[in-house]
Amino acid sequence: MSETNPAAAEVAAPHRYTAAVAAEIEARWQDFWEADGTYAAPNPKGDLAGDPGLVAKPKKFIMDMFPYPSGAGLHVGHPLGYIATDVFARFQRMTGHNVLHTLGFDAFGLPAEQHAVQTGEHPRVTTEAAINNMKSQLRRLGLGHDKRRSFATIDPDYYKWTQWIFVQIFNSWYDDVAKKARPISELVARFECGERAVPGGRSWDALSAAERADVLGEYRLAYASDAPVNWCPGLGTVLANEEVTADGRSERGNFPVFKAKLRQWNMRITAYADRLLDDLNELDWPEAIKLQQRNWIGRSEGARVDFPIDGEAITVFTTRQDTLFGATYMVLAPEHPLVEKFTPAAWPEGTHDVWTGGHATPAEAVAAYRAQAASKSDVERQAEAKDKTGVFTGAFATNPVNGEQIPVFIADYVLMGYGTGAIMAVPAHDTRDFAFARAFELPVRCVVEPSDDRGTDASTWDDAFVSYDAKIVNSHGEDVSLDGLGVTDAKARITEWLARKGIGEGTVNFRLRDWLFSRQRYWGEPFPIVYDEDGIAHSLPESMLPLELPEVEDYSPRTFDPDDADTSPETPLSRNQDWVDVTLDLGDGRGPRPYRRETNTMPNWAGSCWYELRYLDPHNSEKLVDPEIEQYWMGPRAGQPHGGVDLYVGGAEHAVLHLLYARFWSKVLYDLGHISSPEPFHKLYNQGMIQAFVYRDSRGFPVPAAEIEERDGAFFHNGEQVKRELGKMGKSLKNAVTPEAICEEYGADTLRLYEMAMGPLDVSRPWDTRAVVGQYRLLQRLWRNVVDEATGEVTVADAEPDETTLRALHKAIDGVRQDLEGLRFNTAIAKVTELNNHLTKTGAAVPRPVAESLVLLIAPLAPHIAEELWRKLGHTDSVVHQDFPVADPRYVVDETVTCVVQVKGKVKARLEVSPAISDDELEKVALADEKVVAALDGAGIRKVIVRAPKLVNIVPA
Ligand code: ANZ
Repeated sequence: MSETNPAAAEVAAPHRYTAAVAAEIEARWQDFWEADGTYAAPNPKGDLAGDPGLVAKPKKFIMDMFPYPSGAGLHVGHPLGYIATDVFARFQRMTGHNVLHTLGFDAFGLPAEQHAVQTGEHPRVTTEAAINNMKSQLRRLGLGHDKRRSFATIDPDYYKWTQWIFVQIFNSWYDDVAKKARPISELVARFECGERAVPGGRSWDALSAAERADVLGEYRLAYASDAPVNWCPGLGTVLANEEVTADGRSERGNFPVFKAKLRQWNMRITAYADRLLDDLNELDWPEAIKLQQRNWIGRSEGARVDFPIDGEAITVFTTRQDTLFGATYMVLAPEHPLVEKFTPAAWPEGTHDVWTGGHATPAEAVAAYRAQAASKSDVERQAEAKDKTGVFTGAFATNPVNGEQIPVFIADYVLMGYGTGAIMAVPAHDTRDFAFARAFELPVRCVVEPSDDRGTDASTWDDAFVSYDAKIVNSHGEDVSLDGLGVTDAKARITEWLARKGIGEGTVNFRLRDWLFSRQRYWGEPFPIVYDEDGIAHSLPESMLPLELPEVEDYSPRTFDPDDADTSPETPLSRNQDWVDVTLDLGDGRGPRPYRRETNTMPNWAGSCWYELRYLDPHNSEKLVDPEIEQYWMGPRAGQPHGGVDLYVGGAEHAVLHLLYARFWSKVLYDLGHISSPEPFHKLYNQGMIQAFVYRDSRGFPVPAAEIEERDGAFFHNGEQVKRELGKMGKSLKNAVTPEAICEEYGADTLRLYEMAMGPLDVSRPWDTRAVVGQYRLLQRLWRNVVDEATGEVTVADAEPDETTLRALHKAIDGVRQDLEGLRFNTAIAKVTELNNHLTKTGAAVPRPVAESLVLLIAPLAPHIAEELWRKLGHTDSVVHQDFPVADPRYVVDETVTCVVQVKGKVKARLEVSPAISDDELEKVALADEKVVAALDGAGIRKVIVRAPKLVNIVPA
């Protein structure tokens, strides 16, 4: 019967699995699961506590990176990861685990806010509408989420705890000796009793309240500071380094970003640099992501070295202290505070014209150069451009190893925010210094012997010689010589010499900066911070949390000019005077007092820093999370010494921001004793992207992919030939396909199977709507193997399967089990397909045990049809909690064939071997056989003829 004529098919096969049948089954089971609480994961205690037998099982906590509820809704690319974790979670449920799987919403965000700015509509209204839309889209996919545990980060009873965590961080300091965070009260106690000296040398008692607050601000893990920040007038907010692109623009919106001094909240993540680095080793994460985090943290071992100047010193940070003898000039960052100090009134006698930049005095040159540097971002400044700019300060410093006077420059390739903001330049062995030295006609001195044939006269070189694995030359002073040493030994020797002389020391430097934590926006968590009349910041007591977002008239940051760095932000919250100016009793013994609220809000990253914990104990209003519950789902265990989520699936774009911040918060909460797991996510997996074909007309504009006709490998839109390329899926490229459309045409089970079958989960793959039908056919054949399409009766036979079928079944079970465990869903589907096809081909009624196993095998992938067939097969309980089939090893091993071994043409032995055995292997086995050895009786061998797997013929010498 033709499948291309559905009307005819329906008459002849009224019980065929069709889209309409799928729709009916799917809706029915989704309702059932919801009413039944099928996916509810019991907790060991609390209001979600459940069956103690279930809790006693091993646990699996399986998570997706939760979505931002975009107003545009989901296209078929979005649920790839959600389906994958769902399949995995279902498999884990069927293999004896208590599985926690749910999904919340990361709902503070700029898009809803930008919309609010433009329309005046409250971002909560649009956000909640988007959440509801997304929820119904996701429900259609049959995801087995424990919905009791879902929430959005904008829910006040969620952000109460985000604010509470902020208060904990604010009220902590990092103890470098114990290497952990401690309550700030302990630091105060140490200052009070004199156990720890107060910076500045005065006694704690003698300090005013404001002075004490300043001292503590230097220690708190959350602190306000006036540091230069990335100010993006176009968005009306400051941004974290992580949110600025390589060309110095905002990642969102692509507005220019400037450096500006603004009072901002920061998180002292740098205190955790070492631990963030070290603990990566214990995590089961893709190496590429670990590497990105390592690079972001950027640990560099090197030395600080003092270069004397006018009775003082300029301290540099270098990772190549072994090249000190090759330092022929110095460079300070243009903003370096010592620049003015050493800049003389006039150019020294004979100053080279190229050094002065044509300016009459050093002060003028410096001022002009600074203005120029301020307009560039750090990233632009560090770009590997060949032409380096800079200007001489008129000052000279002394190279401490050889007493040489070397000129001091300012140049923008040296950044104030890294190391000490000053470098010794070794042009022979550093590319940037080399380019600079050539531009400014500075001497280049070789101190590391080149391994190529350029020789040691650096004046003739075309580029720097960079090597960590060569011999040091030209490096001897009065009481130290590095000549002949390798790089590592030279570093050790010179570092020891510097320390002995008191002019330097070995040190470790990190690229990681503190995390800029405030935004001048409306749609974020308000800070639980108020300022008293002295301007001192106080955290709100827990009883005043959540501090809810106030209503405001206008959501926009102050009108701004996106291209003007000199505009400064006015936050939307600051315009609600009634909210800002309050009289509060903070419960600190000072009674009711007037305070002014902090009017910045937290960055979007805040809400995703701890959401895994809320899933565990979502309705707890007394505690962040109950310790017993946290311990049960997240605590350290064998193979997971730092605890954490068992599987976390999401896109690779979150390598540093979210994943670094969440790790940091976990560590603080762990140090303070609120949780038992110092790491949030034990195993991380990055799914690939679903790409889609983009069709462009002759002008290059995308045309709707759904309207394309294909003829002989060419593509046409309204008769015009168009070009096809692979790109992202989305509205703007007119190629978005919605999950609803596919569900309507084939059903959610087909969509799930197709997405999982497209390729290995971590690889990007192009969507092809025409290929979806392949999985639909698989489900139709599966259905036919159990149900009579004409009568709707179950057709399975109460008979024992034959040997071939048993082998096909157990091989499939064995393979599918391994594949699902290893997240190889595409190959699992191939194995199910193979078994299903085998059953179809036999033509006979499928034996009941085989049909049941087949249904169980496919249940994690296509849960609705599996649930339906399971009931049809006479079961009364849900397929969700059945045991996954276990392969019988007897049927998994390959069948054997009999191999005849002849010696001098006579059969001497018969061997049972694998049909896949190789000639070499078979020859070895044959020659080792007892009977063959006996037949040869010590005679040598002239020739062995092997015809694997059936015959071996041995000709003795
Ligand atoms: C002398 C030298 C010789 C250097 C040589 C390198 C090669 P990483 O590995 O990234 O830590 N540097 C130090 N502070 C800097 C700053 N604020 N802005 C720009 N560059 C800075 O890099 C450390 C190296 O980068 C340091 O070692 C310093 O140059 C430069 F053959 O010192 B080096």
